[in-house]
Amino acid sequence: MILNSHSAQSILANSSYSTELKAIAEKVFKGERITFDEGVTLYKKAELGFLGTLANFVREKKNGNYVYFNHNFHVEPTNVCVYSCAFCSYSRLIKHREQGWELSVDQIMDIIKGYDGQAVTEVHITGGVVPKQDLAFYTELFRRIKAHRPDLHIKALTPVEFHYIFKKAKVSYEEGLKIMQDAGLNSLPGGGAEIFDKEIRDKIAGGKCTSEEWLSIHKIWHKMGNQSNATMLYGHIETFEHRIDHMERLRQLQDRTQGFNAFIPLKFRNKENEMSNVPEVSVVEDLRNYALARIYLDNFPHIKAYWAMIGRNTAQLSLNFGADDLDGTIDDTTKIYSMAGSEEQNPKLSTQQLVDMIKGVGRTPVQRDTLYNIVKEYNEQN
Ligand code: V47
Ligand code: SF4
Repeated sequence: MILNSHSAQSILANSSYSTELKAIAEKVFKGERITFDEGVTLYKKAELGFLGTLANFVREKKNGNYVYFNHNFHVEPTNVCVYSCAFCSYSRLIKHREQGWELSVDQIMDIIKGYDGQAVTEVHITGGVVPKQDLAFYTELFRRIKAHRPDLHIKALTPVEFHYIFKKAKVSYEEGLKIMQDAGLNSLPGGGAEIFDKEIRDKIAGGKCTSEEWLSIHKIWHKMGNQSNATMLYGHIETFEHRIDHMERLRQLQDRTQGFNAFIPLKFRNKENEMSNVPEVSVVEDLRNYALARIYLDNFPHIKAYWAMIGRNTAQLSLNFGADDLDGTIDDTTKIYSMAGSEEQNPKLSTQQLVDMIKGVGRTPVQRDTLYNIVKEYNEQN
């Protein structure tokens, strides 16, 4: 679906929209940044069709008709964790570690070698936090991956893991990140951000790295010339103001560093965790949230709809509400979402299925590498 300035004009001419909403729309169509209060107003007062038109306008200006995906796989070194985030369905406390898994470097290398000969470009490594998976563990792992397969991009670990590992090793963030980079780390995934508001963060993810620490680690990583992603866990006990506050802090950091590639809204899933009493938000709210992210984060190149978490149907719909990336052709190595109640119990999509999903909404599929270099553009024939 290609929207053009005609759709923009139809919003401005539509008498059923308030002058307040039309004034915000006009700013978006002129390429002007919207304010915190305007973001909150959109969350509170704008309906899905209105937000979709604005988000499409922005996404098509930034990414044309392209929808990106990559060929990647996930490794979760452990699901045992020293923390106990209330929303987490997947971790097991150290005292119940026999119920979980803790892989050795050799075991992880066996997983990596299992992809030999397959056209994957990225391994995404993240999981729980345990004392023995420390700086020495990860530097050995990264070195061995690079020795085995130098061109495999290592996207690994979040500030939650870094903060714990570096504190234990008594190194600064700068020193620790340099050691990880020298060992082979290429980029950082967006996890662990949850929601930056302190009161909500303390309630759902108390004890792990603070918002300031999360942002500081990404800032240092960017200043070293590297790239990363950012996430937001939404649809639990946060308010619309908290969501805009989260995106505002990311927008400010991005103004300074330009190091973020993609923003990934992560829908709170409520199965088998301490927050199972909190209902999940609707698909309409998911789509409104993708659209708001696209409109608010005017300096983020990409908005990713992580299909393994949101389900392939909503992911496909999101392509008309601001999202331009579906992540990858991952297989059942990721457990975070299947254990939290995602529609995708064994997340696996072939390249052809992803391509068909994207073509099904009239967009152009593009296989990318982690840093959004184009590997292959698909047309009507392929
Ligand atoms: O930080 C955990 C989330 C994240 C639940 O950078 C949950 O390309 C919803 O960050 N409901 C890890 N979310 C995954 C992640 C990610 C995923 C895909 C791509 C990228 C990328 C990053 O998963 C955690 C947490 O926010 N999470 N439990 C749950 N019950
Ligand atoms: Fe541990 Fe991450 Fe789960 Fe929190 S979300 S309990 S840090 S694995």
